[in-house]
Amino acid sequence: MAGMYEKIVTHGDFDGIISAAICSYALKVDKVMFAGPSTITRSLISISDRDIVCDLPYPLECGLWFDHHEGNVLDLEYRGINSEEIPGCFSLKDSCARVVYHYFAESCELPSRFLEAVEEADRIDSFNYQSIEEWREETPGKIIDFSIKSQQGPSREKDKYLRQLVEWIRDEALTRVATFPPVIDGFQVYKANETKMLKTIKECSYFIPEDSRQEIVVIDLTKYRHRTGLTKHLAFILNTQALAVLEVKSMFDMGVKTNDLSLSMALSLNLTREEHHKDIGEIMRRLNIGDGHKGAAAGTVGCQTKAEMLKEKERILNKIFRLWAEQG
Ligand SMILES: [Mn+2]
Repeated sequence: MAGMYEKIVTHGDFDGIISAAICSYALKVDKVMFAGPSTITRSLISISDRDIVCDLPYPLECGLWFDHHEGNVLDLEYRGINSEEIPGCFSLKDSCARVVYHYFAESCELPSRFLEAVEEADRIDSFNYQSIEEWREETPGKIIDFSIKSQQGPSREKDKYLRQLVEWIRDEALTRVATFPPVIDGFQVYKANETKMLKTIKECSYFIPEDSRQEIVVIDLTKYRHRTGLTKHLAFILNTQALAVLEVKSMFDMGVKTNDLSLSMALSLNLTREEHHKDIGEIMRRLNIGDGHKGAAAGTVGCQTKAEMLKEKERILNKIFRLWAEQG
């Protein structure tokens, strides 16, 4: 098989890195490039039938395609392409790394360290944690994932780091890679950023007056004049009783703040093990502002003026709480 393929084009996240490491090992391909979904859909990089594409939409053509995103296979249907006829493998697994692992495990002997990496990719990529404690646990995969997230991207530096990670993970166990100085450095940058995020959440969160049991923590970022990136689940560390988090922020147009609102909501991981009737996607659909799953959903509300935005915000928050309470 050596020499058949030229390069691997993969998503620049943890799942994409693990996928590329396994492909690189199995196919002896060293050249790796990183891309986001839009890089592929807009055909911004040239991909030929000698390339392998992981964890990304299917390009115009490629040698092998591995993916697990339902939306990408639906797009193929619209294009009149049958995913089963494409060389490689598509499967609705928790991670693309899992898809890649199964594909190559059939034809070659893979070291057991890859299975450990795939298990971490499953949890990280599908946010499949049973509790807040499990989510917070600093496993080797999480340490590496944080080091990736600490990189401001896209940049040459970031690509260089990601390429290095693919090589390390191809050749060594995740537990070892997680101790390498550049990984630890990135992880520490991420942790410092997390401390800042916790401070922001503390300053901007509240409960609406009707929510006397403090079930939905609202993180209201509308006062900020600049975009603020947050991990909203951190709110559960400060509000352990809360069952859901609702982030409300202003939308930006070419870096300029608008009066439009963006809402995103998620259930607490502590609900994962309990039986409940909460469905956040249903709330967004009922309000006709967006869509999503039971556990996480998002929506947008357009407003003309600041006064209207403030009024709409209060109205929507109250409605969300009422629908939430009705779900029992
Ligand atoms: Mn993925």
